Amino acid sequence: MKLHGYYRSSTTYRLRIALELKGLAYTVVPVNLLEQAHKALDFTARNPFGSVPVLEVDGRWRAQSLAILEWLEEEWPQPPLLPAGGEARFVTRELAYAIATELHAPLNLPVLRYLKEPLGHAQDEIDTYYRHVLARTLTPVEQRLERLDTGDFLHDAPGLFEAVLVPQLYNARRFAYPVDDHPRLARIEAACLDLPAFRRAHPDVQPDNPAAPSSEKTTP
Ligand SMILES: N[C@@H](CCC(=O)N[C@@H](CS)C(=O)NCC(=O)O)C(=O)O
Repeated sequence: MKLHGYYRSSTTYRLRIALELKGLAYTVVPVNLLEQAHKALDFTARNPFGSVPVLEVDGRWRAQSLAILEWLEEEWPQPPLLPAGGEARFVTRELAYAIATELHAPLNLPVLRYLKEPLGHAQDEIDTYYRHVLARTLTPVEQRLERLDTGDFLHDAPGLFEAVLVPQLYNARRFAYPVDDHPRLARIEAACLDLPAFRRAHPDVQPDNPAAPSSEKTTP
């Protein structure tokens, strides 16, 4: 398997977590978003969405991280990303999709760039927008976790929800969002970041991260 992606892309990070949790071997193929490598003709010819991640398996390119996560679960059911039981599976999807659909899209790089240019918003206004959007969804997710009385994970082991949550909180922290105001979310994040699978998936250790120990420092 080849994972075409960018170290700081939260959707790529989701897939790294899932692949690591399932113990599937993959090679990282860096796509430098800052250099617009995802808009190059040889990339868009194979992925018309012009975004990362892409999971390449046996020459077939698959895009759209949520669809890929569900596909991985169907093809490699063990260990599972979804818990047993209809209600628990529903809750996992409910909360994972809330984060993936309500947070990722309005906070994606092209949206933030557009707010700056041509709309002309100052960086502090964009940061305020960013934190506002996060609070609007993380607050009800936290309330759901309170009612479910969660511990280290949504269910017994990390899976789809944690694979979506942890990258979004990584981005939230980059924008100085007070994640710790949501203690249940912060607890799940801390428990995940302690696990080897999540440590291997972390942006800090990816080969295309210019600050990573093993990086060839090819990115700006
Ligand atoms: N719905 C897509 C979104 C993919 C996406 O927007 N990826 C971002 C990185 S996290 C990207 O490629 N952004 C660059 C751009 O859209 O120009 C998915 O879940 O895979």
